[in-house]
Formats: sequence, C-alpha cells, structure tokens
Amino acid sequence: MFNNRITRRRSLWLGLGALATIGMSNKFIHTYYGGNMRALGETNQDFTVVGTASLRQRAAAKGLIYGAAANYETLSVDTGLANSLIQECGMLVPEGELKWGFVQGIRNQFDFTQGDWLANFASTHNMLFRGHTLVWHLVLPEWFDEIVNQQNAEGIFTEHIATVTQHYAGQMHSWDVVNEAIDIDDGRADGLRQAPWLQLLGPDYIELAFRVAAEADPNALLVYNETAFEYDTPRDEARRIAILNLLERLKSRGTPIHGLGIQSHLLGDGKPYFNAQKFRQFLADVASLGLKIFITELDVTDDVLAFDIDNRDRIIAEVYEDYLSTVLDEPAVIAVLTWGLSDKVTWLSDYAPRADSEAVRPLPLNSNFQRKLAWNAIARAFDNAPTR
Ligand code: 9MR
Repeated sequence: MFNNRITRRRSLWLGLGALATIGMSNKFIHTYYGGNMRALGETNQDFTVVGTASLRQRAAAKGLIYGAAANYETLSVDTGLANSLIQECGMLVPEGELKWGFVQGIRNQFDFTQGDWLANFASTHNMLFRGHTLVWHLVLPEWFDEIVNQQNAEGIFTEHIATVTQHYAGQMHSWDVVNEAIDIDDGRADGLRQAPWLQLLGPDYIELAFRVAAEADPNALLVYNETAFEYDTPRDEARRIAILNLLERLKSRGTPIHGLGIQSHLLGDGKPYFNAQKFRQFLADVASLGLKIFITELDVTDDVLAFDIDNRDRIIAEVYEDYLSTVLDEPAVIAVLTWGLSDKVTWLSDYAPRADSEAVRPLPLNSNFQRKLAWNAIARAFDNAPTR
C-alpha cells in the first residue's frame, strides 16, 4: 500500500506542471491515502543537543553550509522569519524569484527586482546566495508556447541563461542549472523527461545549459538538481540509475558540471522505505564522478501522521536524523538546505495538507520560530558529521 501511495504521490508531485505557471495557484485538490502510519509513543530516539549554537555555526564547524529557501513575499514583511534566517542560515535560496516565469515573465524584459532584494538580504547578513533555477519544465512564462519554436528555441534558451547568470555573476555560490530533467515514465531509454526544451533542442539541451552558464559565471558551482529518488523502491532505483547515467554522460563529454542537488522532500511515513546502505552507495557513486553533492530542498511531510504534536515531531526528527547521518557520512556532501526554515511558510501547507486541517510541521522551526526536535536532529547530524 505504501509503495502504491509513494508512487501515486510522486506522480502528482512531478505532475505539478500544469498548475505551476504564472498567475495560477499551486493549490490543488489531490487525493491520497489517509490513515495513521504509527502508533503514539513508538519512538524513543535521543535528540539531546549540546549548547545553543545555530545550525549555521554547527555546519560551519565541520566545513559544511547550512541554509534555507525563502521567498520575497514573506521574508520582506516578516521580521520574525528574517531574524531566524539571519541567526540560523549561512546560505539563502530564492524559492521562486529566479525561475524563468518570474525573471522573464514578459518577453525580453528581465525583472530582477525581487531576486536582487534577496541577494542583498543575503550579502547584508553575510550569507551565501544560491540560484534556483535556470532550466525547468515548470514556471515557464505565458508567452512560451506562443513564441518559442524550433527556429528560435536555441537563441531564446541561451540568451535567458546567459542574461540571468551574468546578472548574478560574482554573487552566486552555486546554481541549479537544470532542475528535474528525468521522468522515467516518459518512456525514453535515457530516462529523460519529455520537457519542452528536450522537444525543441534534443537531449543535449542539458549540456548546452551548463556550458552557457559556465561561460557567463565561471566562478559559480553548477549543479544538476533532481527530486524523488531517495527511497528503496523500484521507481526510485530506476531514477537513481537514470541520474547516474546522465551525470556520467555529462562528465564524459567534458561538461562544466560540479555537483548533484538532491532535493530530499522526504516522507514522514517513509522510514521503512529508506535503505541507508543503498543510498550511501549511490552517494559514493556520484562522488566518484568528481562531483560535489548538495542536499537542496530538505523537508519532511507529516500529512498522514497522527495528530499528537509531540509524537509527530519525534517521527519527523527521526527521519531528519536518519537521513542526514547517512548523507553527511559522504565527504562530497558540502551543503544542507531546507526548503523553508519555519513551519509558518512552507509549500507543504498547500501541497500536502493534513486531513484534520491542523498545521503541518515539516521544518526545523515551528510557526513561532522556536526550535523543534527537527532542529535538534539537524544540529546533532552536523555535530556528528566528519569534518570536511
Ligand atoms: O516551494 C515552491 C512553491 O512555492 C512554488 O509555488 C513552486 C512553483 O514555483 O515551486 C516550489 O518549489 C519547488 C522547487 O522549485 C523545485 N522542487 C520542488 C519544489 C516544491 O514543489
């Protein structure tokens, strides 16, 4: 049943596409299985943390980066959120502001206002800044279908990537150059998604994106970012193989790619399907290609966990600690980013709400910006991690 649930959930997840264009809400009705996956009080893991140092400090002590995604809309008005980010984060990632449909919502009119505000927030508070994302099949502008065709596609593609990367050159630690290019359900032998750019430019659009970005900003680390391959299920296994094949191909062709981003949107009820040994081997395989690894969008759903808040927080914290202790064992992992910092602002409120309408609790801080057990779990994982 879980496998069925995971498969179905992830298809929905990956199919967010149609809804995620500009001007449309990403709220949508979806059905999935209810039911509480665990009895109360089943967990007894120890989440004791020594001292009060921030996640940023604990990560830095090991040569790691900790950061979070945030968006202009909430960060610019919420001082509680701003103060928490300043305290806890060594890196900031714009949640949406650098996506194609935001930056070039009108053809040839690049609008960096919100991205620049976020870049300025990061530099003012001595945080690194990370770009997300240059090429994605979602959040394309409304003019895309009308204007882009086989004849002009390459010019529009390279111009967009060059303009955006040039604008932030010198300010970006790293870029998610291409996001979510794999979908094994699309039936191609190479596992690539039938994304608009693939249809227009062929499979080498990925390599082209990296080359254009590298030329415009030779100092940023260039990353391929992908979702939904963390579990020991046939689907995730097939996705891991497709990812490794893609990375190997890019490296063998001399593509300027420096890292893999593992989104890590984990499931609160996913513990039985996380195979630490297998995932650890996958990380080693990626590292053996000479690539760095970023955990880019970590959060943990609690939509199907029982209401009890203490127990829910414990289960979520367990998922964080089990995952991060496995991941941080691999020296190629250099950064851990959560997709948000406080439960007050999370995409999961819309995407994976609870049937009982209670607030979701997927992130390190609660909605009043206080540290939860998930925070302890991340802190412990950093404290126990080998030094880079
Ligand atoms: O969290 C983001 C949400 O606020 C946006 O509406 C959505 C579309 O822009 O994108 C969400 O972030 C996604 C990220 O860009 C890529 N990986 C999956 C994330 C969650 O959907």
